[in-house]
Amino acid sequence: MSFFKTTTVVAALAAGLLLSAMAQAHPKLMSSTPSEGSTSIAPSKIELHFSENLTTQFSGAKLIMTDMPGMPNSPMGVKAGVSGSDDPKTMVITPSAPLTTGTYKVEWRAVSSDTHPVTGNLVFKVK
Ligand SMILES: [Cu+2]
Repeated sequence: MSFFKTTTVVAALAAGLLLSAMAQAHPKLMSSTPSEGSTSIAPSKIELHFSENLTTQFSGAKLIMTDMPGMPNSPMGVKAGVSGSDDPKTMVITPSAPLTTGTYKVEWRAVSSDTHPVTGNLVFKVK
């Protein structure tokens, strides 16, 4: 076996090991309050519960109002603070003002120990 081929096999093995380690460390959204697709009274905060401890300085979220009464499909950013929690797997989004009737989307970005960002959405309605 030439040097080049040996190196290629070793590199491929290392990449495979790295990929499997990363797949385990990637945070998945396990549950949330409010839950996906739900309709509720305005929550004072939104909690996202992940499968991994979050690295808070790289994790974050944006809150968007996607529909309001009489104005469907008019996405508008909503002021909110994002923080960690006593539970290191939980991200907390606190709107600056009470949420009014409409549909909301949280665009989250979660980073755990391997520093690889995972993104996703949560959609819920406020009545
Ligand atoms: Cu990763």
